[in-house]
Amino acid sequence: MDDLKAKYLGRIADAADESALEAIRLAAIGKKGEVALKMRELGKMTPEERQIAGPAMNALKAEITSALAARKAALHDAALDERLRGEWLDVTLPARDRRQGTIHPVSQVTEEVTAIFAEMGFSVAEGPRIDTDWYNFDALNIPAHHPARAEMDTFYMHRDADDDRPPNVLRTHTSPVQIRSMEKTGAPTRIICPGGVYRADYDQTHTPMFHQVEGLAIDRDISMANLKWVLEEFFAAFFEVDGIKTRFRASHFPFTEPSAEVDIQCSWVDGQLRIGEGDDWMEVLGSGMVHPSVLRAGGIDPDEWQGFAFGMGIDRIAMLKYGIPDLRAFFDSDLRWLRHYGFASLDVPTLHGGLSR
Ligand code: 2NM
Repeated sequence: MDDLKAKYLGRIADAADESALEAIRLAAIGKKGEVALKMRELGKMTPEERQIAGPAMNALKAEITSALAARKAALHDAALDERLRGEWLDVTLPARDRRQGTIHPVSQVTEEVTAIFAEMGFSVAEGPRIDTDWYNFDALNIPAHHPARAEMDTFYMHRDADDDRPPNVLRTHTSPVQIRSMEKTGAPTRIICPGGVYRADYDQTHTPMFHQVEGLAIDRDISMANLKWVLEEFFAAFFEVDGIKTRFRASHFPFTEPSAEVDIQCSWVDGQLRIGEGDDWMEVLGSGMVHPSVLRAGGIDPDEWQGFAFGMGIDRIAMLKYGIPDLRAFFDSDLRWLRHYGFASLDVPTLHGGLSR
């Protein structure tokens, strides 16, 4: 029995895998195994011999059984360790760049603009793209039959023939968001409203959906001087050129009085546009002091508060900054265009980390 014990415990210790262990189990304690055969010899023994040999054989069988179980568990642990060593993954490695999608220039520029105005205390307001004609027009000092309504190429939503309410519209600018924001938070306020807007127009420089960002600052003594500083600060940061010059030209919008169109300094060298240098001008923005009727529509007392507002095209300033020639390609979802003009998804624009890399 000591020989049997030494033989099988040795083999169990040397077994390389579970199938080897199973073969050993059958050879030792299976029905026709060596221990089973030995147990048959008990029948030929005297009762005295059997009293000694019986328990000893049971003990041997139990010892082999537990040695098998222990070795099986050890093999299992070793296999798991091996797998963990082979399949490890360093989750602290930086993600792989640009393997999947890219950030669309409109999203990138929206984030850049947001980061710049956030630094100047503006927060982002958002609102519905389908709005009432009151928010889109009346509240902005554009009453029914005002020529500005016709000029806007508005998309109107359906109304049933027996419904005499004026039809809702796809917003033609993000100004309705600013009215809603004035109603909600009152004065003082500083917000920008980026987002998609709609006008029925399609050619090389117009798409029926495009993106705007409008800004609004209301306080007790806001003036055009504040507007000018904020815009120059914005253009310097956005186009990444210090001391960029602006030119304000008198203009007209129903929602501001006075109103100004704003140009930025630029030059053309060999047909190439350069922003922030030279003696030419590029129109980029409309602005002015918010009309008293508009403040009143937003629930703000124009005798106590005043503010400036401005609006510009996100797609257009994206084209200027990143040298993208055709506006229509923005919305074609052409993967080659998106890979070429898209931005790495993990480079979030911030003023301290760099707007664009
Ligand atoms: C522009 C030009 C001038 C403007 C006005 C307002 C509001 F709602 F506060 F009255 N938001 N944006 C505005 C003023 C927009 O876009 C060319």
